[in-house]
Amino acid sequence: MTNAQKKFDDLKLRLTENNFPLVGAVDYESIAPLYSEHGERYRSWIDRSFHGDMAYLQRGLERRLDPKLVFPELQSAVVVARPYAVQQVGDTSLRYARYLNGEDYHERMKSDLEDVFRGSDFKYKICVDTSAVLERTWAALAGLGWIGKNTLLINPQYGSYLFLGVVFTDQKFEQKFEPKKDFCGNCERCLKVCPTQAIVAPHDLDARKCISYLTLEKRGSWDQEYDTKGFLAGCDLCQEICPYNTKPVRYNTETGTTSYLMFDEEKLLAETETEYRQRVKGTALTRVKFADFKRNLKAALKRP
Ligand code: B12
Repeated sequence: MTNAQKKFDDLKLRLTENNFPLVGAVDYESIAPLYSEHGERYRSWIDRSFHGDMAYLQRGLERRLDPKLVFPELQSAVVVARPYAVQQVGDTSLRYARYLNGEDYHERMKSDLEDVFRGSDFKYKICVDTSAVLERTWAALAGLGWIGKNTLLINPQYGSYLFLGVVFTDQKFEQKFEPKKDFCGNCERCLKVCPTQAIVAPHDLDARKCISYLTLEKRGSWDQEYDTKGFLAGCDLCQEICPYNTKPVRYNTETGTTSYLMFDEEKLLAETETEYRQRVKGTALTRVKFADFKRNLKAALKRP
């Protein structure tokens, strides 16, 4: 085993111990042509305006096409995934996407990664969600799973209820390039289950129609009425239906429902802005402004 491989094995062990059961690494140089293919998909997605009002996705186009603009010393990416609780959050009349149950993953993942990488004898940059980084592309190229028709990264054992993190480094870890085979086969359940037909073709999502986008990202009124199937924030329908999520490897993620996620219809309707702000303070829901939460509530309850 070379020193580089040994270094990665040590890193992987520490990451696994820090609650990242899926870890991979990929040298950029060796996959650059494949990476460009992903980049071109991204460009075409933006060209078709599928990002809607998420202007930051357009602003970050060049950085996504050329990851060296994000981290000039880039030699390889270490990619991690952390499963979150698979239990449904609420019932079908009023519910939240599963990833909202628990603490905000952005800060937790970043600080857990920082704990492992701090003190390294090499340069690195930690990216969780908010950097101009094609996280699913990196995860797939690092062998963590394949990109499903619902556009989510699916791991054959853990399914897709996963948070991803990418760490750019100036090291080569000399890992074998071993992408996972795509096991979606002929299945198109995710396309069929989506009530807004947001997955316009396999692997192609028009975010403007996606309930997750409408309830979390879109500000103000919607261009038309949508059946959001009771989701107050986020949406999991295209994951719930996926056969790889019915029996994922058990992981220590089962939890009760976090108290900031409220379901009582009357209380929700009566909630004031001050109460709402107090309820969601410090959580991932702060992203959803009060007026937009009320919009989501009315849509979920099918009230004018
Ligand atoms: C913008 C965004 C959204 C948007 C747009 C979603 C979308 N599908 O693009 C909205 C608000 C709708 C959204 C929703 C959700 N999101 Co989101 N989102 C992002 C974000 C910030 C950027 C994604 C992006 O670049 N989209 C643009 C499209 C074109 O890129 P893409 O779908 O990733 O596809 C790329 C590759 O996958 C590849 N590709 C895709 N298919 C194929 C097929 C082939 C053959 C090839 C070669 C390549 C390829 O090409 C594309 C360009 O590189 C990422 C974090 C990040 N920085 O990457 C999180 C992220 C993708 N989201 C995440 C999550 C958890 C969700 C939700 C499940 C949350 C929820 N429950 O409501 C939903 C899922 C909806 C869905 N079906 O995608 C996780 C996904 C984890 C996973 N297992 O994949 C991420 C990675 C955040 C994280 N750090 O964990 N999200």
